Amino acid sequence: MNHSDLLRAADLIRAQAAARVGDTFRLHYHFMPPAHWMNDPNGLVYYQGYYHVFYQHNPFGPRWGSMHWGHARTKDFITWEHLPLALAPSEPYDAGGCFSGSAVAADGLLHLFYTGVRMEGDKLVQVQCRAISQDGVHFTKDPRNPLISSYPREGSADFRDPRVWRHGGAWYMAVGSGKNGRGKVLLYRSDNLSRWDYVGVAAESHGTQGAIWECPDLFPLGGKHVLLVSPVEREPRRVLCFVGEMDYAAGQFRKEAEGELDKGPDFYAAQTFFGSDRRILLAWMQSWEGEIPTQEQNWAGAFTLPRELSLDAAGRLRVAPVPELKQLRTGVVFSSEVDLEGWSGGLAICDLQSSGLEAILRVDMHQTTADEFGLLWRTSTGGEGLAAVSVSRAQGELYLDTTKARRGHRGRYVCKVDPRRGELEVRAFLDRSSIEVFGDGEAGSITARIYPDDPQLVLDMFARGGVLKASLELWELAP
Ligand code: DQQ
Repeated sequence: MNHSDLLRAADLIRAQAAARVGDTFRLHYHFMPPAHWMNDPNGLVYYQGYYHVFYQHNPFGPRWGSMHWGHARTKDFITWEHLPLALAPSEPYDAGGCFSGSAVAADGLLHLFYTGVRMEGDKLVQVQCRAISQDGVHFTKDPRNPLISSYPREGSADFRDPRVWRHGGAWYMAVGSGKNGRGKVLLYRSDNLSRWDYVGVAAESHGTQGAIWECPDLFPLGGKHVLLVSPVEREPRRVLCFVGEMDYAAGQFRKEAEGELDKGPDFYAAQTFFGSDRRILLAWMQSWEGEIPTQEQNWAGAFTLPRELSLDAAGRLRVAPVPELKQLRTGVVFSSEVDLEGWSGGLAICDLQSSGLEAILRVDMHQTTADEFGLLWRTSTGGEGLAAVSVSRAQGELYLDTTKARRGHRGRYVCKVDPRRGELEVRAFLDRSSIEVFGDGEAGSITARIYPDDPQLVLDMFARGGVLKASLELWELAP
């Protein structure tokens, strides 16, 4: 079978499976595959009026395996159109799978760059490849593939996830790798997108930032450059973000500041859109570790909410959900001033089976004296605390606590907020099996999958050690 026959066969299997997907944990307003497994976002590109997304996809089952590229597009991040699969393993150099990569538009064509993998004995050989499309839907693999057939001396057999971009009249490619326990970004340069010259190591771990760096992304932002990498063998496994300068003459990224992009357990392989005038990011909302209850229902994995990145005046990375998401709001569930000391009792009931929820807590930090305050969602039947979102004024920290959840990751996840601000805003987005929390601190988000057996959640509010003065809005988000 040729490449397009393989794609058609896989599409058919996926279509049949979609009919059998259980809806218990299906998400209302997040992107997810019609059926079966997905992981990393790939090839995010703004092309001919659409945001195109591709993703690592196994069209044959709800577990990782046989990596294809799924494909969809949107104009507004609200309505998504699923498209035929874009890439399938079909050639000797990618017989083991089409791993992650990126996309660029050039000369009226859409170019996908991906890692072809194949087994040679017990070794997984990884090479960099391209596929091209005129209509942005059907892709043909480059007959010259692989374009980069082996890794340089500074790298290793872990050599994958090409990220391509344009700068100053040339094309650049960052490839993730690692050697001797240090994750690396290897840099290549090209004039024509097909012949690539190795430049050198653009960035590497200082020893405790992961042994392999996967899914690099490197882009200009607010007068600086930002480098994102997803590290292997680092605990916890979080996307790392570095702010600095890209020295193209030396082929090196000079780090000035570093941090974790999101502090939750279900956020990995983040990538931003090429060709858009805004820097919008998506990540895989799941993780390699832990149980995935949706597999029992024939699917796994989703994208996070799209998030817009910016640098503030002090050069710190800020992350916020894209403003388009306000269009999801269909009705106010609750809106009130809050003057609370102690425990509120059930403030509102939300039914995650029929819609999602956005909570916005705006805290008057001058008048609030409570040491810690927040929101707790519990299931109406068992009364268990499913997820708590809280703030410690003294620590200047925002928490997502899922330690009492019955399924999924259990933990207390922390990011920084600035308690000296006059007003502190915390936003939490709940979907049928996810929660994403945004503070207003540096890279202040926490993402986790949650799996309530009972979709009816009761919301409580609490303030310990003083008074909470705030306002709370709860919005129903349309499926
Ligand atoms: N997932 C892909 C790889 C990448 C990893 C395989 C990151 O290309 O390094 O599905 O999650």
